[in-house]
Amino acid sequence: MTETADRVKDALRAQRIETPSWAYGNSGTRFKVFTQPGVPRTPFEKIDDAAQVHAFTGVAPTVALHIPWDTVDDYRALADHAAERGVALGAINSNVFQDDDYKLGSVTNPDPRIRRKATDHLLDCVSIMDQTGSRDLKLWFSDGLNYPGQDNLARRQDRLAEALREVYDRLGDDQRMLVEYKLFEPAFYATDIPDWGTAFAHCVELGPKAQVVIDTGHHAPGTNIEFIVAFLLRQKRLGAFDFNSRFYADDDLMVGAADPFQLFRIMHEIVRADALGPEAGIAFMLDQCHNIEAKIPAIIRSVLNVQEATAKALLVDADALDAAQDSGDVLESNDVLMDAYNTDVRPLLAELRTDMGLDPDPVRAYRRSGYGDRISADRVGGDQAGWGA
Ligand code: RM4
Ligand code: MN
Repeated sequence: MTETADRVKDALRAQRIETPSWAYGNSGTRFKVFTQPGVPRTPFEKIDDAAQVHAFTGVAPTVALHIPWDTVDDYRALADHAAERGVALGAINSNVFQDDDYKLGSVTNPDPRIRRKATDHLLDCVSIMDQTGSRDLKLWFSDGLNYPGQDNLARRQDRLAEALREVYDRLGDDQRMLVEYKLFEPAFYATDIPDWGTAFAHCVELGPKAQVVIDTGHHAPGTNIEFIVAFLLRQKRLGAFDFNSRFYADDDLMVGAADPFQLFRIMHEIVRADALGPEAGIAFMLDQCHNIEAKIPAIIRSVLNVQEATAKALLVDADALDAAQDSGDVLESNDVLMDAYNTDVRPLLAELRTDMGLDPDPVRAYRRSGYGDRISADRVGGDQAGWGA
């Protein structure tokens, strides 16, 4: 048992989870954005909050930026600020979904002027990556159609491919493009990248620096996401996760809140493929919004939920599972998996945190730290960050 515990702890110590800058800002639904006291006014303050998450968890050392929400004059100054706080800048997320010009699409728009504008934004994001030292450009397109006949489905794929090619060719040797898909929303009839197959096909066409990102909230109910994970891993095309959880649509709730078993099954495929460590090149990111709950502790909780699912996945007895599967023993195979899932890993995680010089209960430790009260008192005036929908 001690040997297993040591192996699990070593893997967990090396795990990296990236938090999203936008999760620290105000967010809401299309009905209402509720503001909260202490919310960051600038990307610098978002970094300060992200640094708290890392300080209390020890496994969240990078923060993803979203452009233009996180536009600053000097990206190197932002990177320096992050370094001073003990974190670094992570993926750059593009935004071609909040400009009036994009009403009928961005890179798939029938108007070549608008396509040019959208592609130029993506190229600008690569220039920002050059300054921040970011490896990943994450692309999500809201492009799609609300009505049959509204535009030519096939031609939109051509336009998409053309824009992706231009951006791909601009990437540096160590930079990657992460292509995200989403079943629906904001378009309801057809989405230009609706599923992993479409994202995968575009990535294959582009080359090895193009990888698929799985946002766990972007599937139909009941979709077997771990199958997609296994398939893309086998094809060497899984670049990243956007973790969050959903009950109905793209709910963006805390990962592991709605379906911790699904999260475990996903992490099981990752562990099985030996793809947990940074050398495997999979970015484990959160993509969440905290509309009604306090943001920093919610993000800490989310990081812990990923860690907990990972710990359970690491506890699966691989030899026993192989033996049971190879002999066609259905019940025993399922039993081996469930045995790991049903293990209470909280004592092991508490021990790990103590070993790492952290408080064993990061959410409560954060609450006790008084940081939340301090930012509420200090961050008065100015415009709170938010996604401005
Ligand atoms: C999208 C998608 C993207 C994220 C935006 C805010 O639904 O998940 O990853 O950047 O939301
Ligand atoms: Mn996402």
